[in-house]
Amino acid sequence: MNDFKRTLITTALPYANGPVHIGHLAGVYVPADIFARYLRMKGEEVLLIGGSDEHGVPITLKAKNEGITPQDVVDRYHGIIKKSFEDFGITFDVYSRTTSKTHQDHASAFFKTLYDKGEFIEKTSEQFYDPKAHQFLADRYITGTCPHCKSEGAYGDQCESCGTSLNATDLIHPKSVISGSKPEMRETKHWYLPLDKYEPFLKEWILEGHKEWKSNVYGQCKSWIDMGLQPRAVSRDLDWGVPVPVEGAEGKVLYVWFDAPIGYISATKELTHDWETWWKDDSTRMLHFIGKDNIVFHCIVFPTMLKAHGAYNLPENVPANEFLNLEGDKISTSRNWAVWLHEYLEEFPGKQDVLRYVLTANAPETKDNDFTWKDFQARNNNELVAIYGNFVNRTLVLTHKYYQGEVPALGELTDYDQEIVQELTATKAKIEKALDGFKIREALFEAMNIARIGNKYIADCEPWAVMKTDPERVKTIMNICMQITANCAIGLAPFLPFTSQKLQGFMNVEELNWSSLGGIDLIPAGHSINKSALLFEKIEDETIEAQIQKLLNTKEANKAESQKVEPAKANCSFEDFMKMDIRTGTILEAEKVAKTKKLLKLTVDTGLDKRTVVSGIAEFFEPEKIVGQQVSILINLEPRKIRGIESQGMILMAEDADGKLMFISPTEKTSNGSIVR
Ligand code: B3M
Ligand code: ZN
Repeated sequence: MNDFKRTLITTALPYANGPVHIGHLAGVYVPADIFARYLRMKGEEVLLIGGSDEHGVPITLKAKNEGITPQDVVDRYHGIIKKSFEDFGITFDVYSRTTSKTHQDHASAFFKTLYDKGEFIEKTSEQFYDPKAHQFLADRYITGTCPHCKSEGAYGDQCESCGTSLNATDLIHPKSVISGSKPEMRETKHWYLPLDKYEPFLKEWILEGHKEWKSNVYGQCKSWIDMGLQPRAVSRDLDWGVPVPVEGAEGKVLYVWFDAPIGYISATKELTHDWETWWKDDSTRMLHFIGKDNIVFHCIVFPTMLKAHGAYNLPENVPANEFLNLEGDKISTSRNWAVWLHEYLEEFPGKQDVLRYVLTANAPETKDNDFTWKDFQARNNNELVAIYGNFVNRTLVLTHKYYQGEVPALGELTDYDQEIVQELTATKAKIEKALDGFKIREALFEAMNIARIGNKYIADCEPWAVMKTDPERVKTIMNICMQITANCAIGLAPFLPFTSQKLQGFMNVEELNWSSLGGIDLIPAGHSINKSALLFEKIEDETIEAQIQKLLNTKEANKAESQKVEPAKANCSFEDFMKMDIRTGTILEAEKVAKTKKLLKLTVDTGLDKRTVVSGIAEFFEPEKIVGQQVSILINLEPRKIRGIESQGMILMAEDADGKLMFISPTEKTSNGSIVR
């Protein structure tokens, strides 16, 4: 066990191509902030590092779409993101950006060091090139028809219609996004980080050395390593990023995932001259707070870079979280399916802690979790208001009422009082154990137990009743309630910092430190408290309904968008149309084609003959239910073999925007063989 002297906490650098939402807060920034605040309150040396990730292809594409420069894009969102984090009390010691000069220099130097040490493999490969725009095309800069679902507009790395990940070379009719021209293959040189060479090191360091990592993190690392690691290209043909600092690399920049984690180092460098202590001294413990999609980069790629460089520490832990969904659906920027932080604050001004609370109580620590507005309301009303707010309010109000706001003296403790004190002390230990193990959700639950203890104590002791018979005893009760209130302010401060601030104001105390947590000597007798107000307020049904309605509107808008009617095809001649022989017919028999999901084998009476047609409608119709159905059938389509069956013609179907199929049949029953034209 290493005795670390200080902790460097990094948080994933969000891409500066959109604002931040609740998923960001829940997955990374709130837990990291809680952890940093906790360590600071304990008097430990800690830095919380953050910044915007301002490189990468999506940013250049967004700029192109809006007709502005990538710099314009990142300037806009860096500002918005930084402000959201400040508003929610994320206590970064530095929040930098990867377009800063320090970063450009540092990332460049880092690459150069690896290059000079001969750590990279240089490799020439063929990549798509736009001959009109004179540039190589990143995968996202190529669109075409998806080879799987045949939808148009699939990207070179993924089809967003069917979700399949693709290689740009898989696309049918690939097209450059920049000029619309057909890309051609050209040779280009890139530098590769040989992850395979570091496989033995990674095995030893992670699989043997860090068995204590969260199981979701360890498991992902293990499966990557077990699959076998390949060299990874760390340069790209792009004009936005940190230029590759070697000869013959004109027009090439560092891959965004190479420069971004170096951003943690650059940001520390901008913050303090002492940055090397934080990065190179092995008495510093480094922690990366990230989301699960970033695990491979923080556990495998970046550590390999650091190891190859040689001068830096490796992370001690990477407490990555899973994803937060919203009302049952994946959060999505492009579908506007999110609760944006800046919008939340406009609609719930001053309620940062409510969101921090809900996101932590429901944090996706071990599995994906769901944010719902009903749960938000319930946790506010039943937990923050009913437990924490209620206890604190009773204590403060009674102290004013009985003692004009002056904390009464503690008398002799009863056995029950002693029990309560022991519970408080035990709770402190539980909070610490949970936090030290990155179980932030559990830690919050334990911290809320302080308020639960308080509520139970005041309800059991009934000071309002005892006042009539034994006013001396009430002094002790109320003193203890005040101490428990102060314990709430401390124990919940990392989680609900705004509330603790407010509560300290009510209690008229400046500073409360972590070491006094669990005791009952926090507030001296005779201390005067201030006038107080409610800590939390109930959130009404209408407020929640309005939020739910807002999301329903988004759903509607998305649906309308996706149901846009397909554009018309090019004209065809009358002669071409007349070539088609379409007739009415009746389905006589129908059966599933074995081992297929979509195909039915139909026997159709066309009026001329009875023939076999194989039709891709099995997902929509049960064979037995369509016998007797009148249809329209194209009878002079060239016969084709489908799954070994000769199909003689095609049944005409209407397909709506959701892909649902319907028969095209006459409005009244008519004789088979009637001509359709
Ligand atoms: N910008 C990806 C993300 O926001 C990336 C993280 C970089 S951390 C060095 O998910
Ligand atoms: Zn597809």
